[in-house]
Amino acid sequence: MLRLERIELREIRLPLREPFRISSGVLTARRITLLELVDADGVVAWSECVAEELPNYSPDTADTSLLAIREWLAPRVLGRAFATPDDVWPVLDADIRGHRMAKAAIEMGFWALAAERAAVPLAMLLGGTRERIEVGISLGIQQTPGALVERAARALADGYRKIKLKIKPGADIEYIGAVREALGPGAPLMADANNAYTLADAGHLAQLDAFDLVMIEQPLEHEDLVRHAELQRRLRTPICLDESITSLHRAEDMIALGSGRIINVKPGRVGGFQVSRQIHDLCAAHGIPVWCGGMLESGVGRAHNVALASLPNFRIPGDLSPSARYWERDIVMPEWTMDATGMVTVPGSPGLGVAVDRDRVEDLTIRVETLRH
Ligand code: OSB
Ligand code: MG
Repeated sequence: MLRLERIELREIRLPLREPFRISSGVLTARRITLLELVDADGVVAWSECVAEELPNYSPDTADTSLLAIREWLAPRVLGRAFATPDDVWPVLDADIRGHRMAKAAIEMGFWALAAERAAVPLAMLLGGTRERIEVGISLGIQQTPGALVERAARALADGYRKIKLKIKPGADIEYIGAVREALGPGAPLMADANNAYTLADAGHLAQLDAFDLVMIEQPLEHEDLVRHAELQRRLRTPICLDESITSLHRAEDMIALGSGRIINVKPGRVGGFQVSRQIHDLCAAHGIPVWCGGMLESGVGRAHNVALASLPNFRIPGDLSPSARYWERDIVMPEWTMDATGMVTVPGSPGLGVAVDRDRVEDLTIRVETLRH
């Protein structure tokens, strides 16, 4: 039985080693809401809310998620007995629209708690089958094609199995072309536009077909499926959807309409592990590969993502870069690492498989509040 006694909500500020620029904005530090869930027996589990400061990726923000957790979501689950973590999502989702990143933070915390209580790795509880996962890197928009080439070459040398290049109008064809030219035909390259184009750009985007990209992620508007289907008919490069897939039904619609051939699953974006697993299973049944995206998570969120990415239909390298790619020092011990062949190891120890560095978290904390039932 899972029954929460309290949730410690804590906001930390974690500076990025270098700014991360995508078509819709730039990030220099992460404001991260950490949840410490404590049950009636004193068992503790951690989760992370991946909402950003501004609503330029998702409508959810750090502040709106905090509000949703405090006012509407935590009161529904505190003190309530759940037989399994699968029972949590329906309680969080009933008659509360949106706020998926807030719901996900709580729901994923319950999964972590269930893993702690059963003393099994989170990956095993979720149905993971892999011991190691291929890692990709996501490179932000740079000032010049040369600067991007330099970073992409370093990533390839480091062993990354997939290199994602952020693009926007004015920093696309020339940039991707320069990287392809420098890294050669075998390098696993993809582009991510974060909604920067419209269907009127179809001819322009078709120029990318020449570079044999593994995929192009979310070229069009963040809620669109119909125009992506039209664009996919005009591109040879597979479209992968990120922002547009916010639920199981949206994944079903993508498949029905042909809006893309691959899905980037971020558990925070879809409301947590239950929906992520449903999307995973749906895609597996349709021969659609999925991969685990990232939101510049701390080591806590990374533990959740690595566990999810160990499921069998996560067949493409995930945005699961090691701690040192983002932070001077992470908030977990050990930090997340990648070996020279570009693999991250799925922890075999119970729960998240990493310990939260409480002193480090304390140093980074901006505010804390305790929610009780
Ligand atoms: O579109 O995948 C994206 C980060 C913030 C917001 C959106 C995206 C990203 C990334 C980061 O690409 C990937 C990572 O965590 O390494
Ligand atoms: Mg993306």
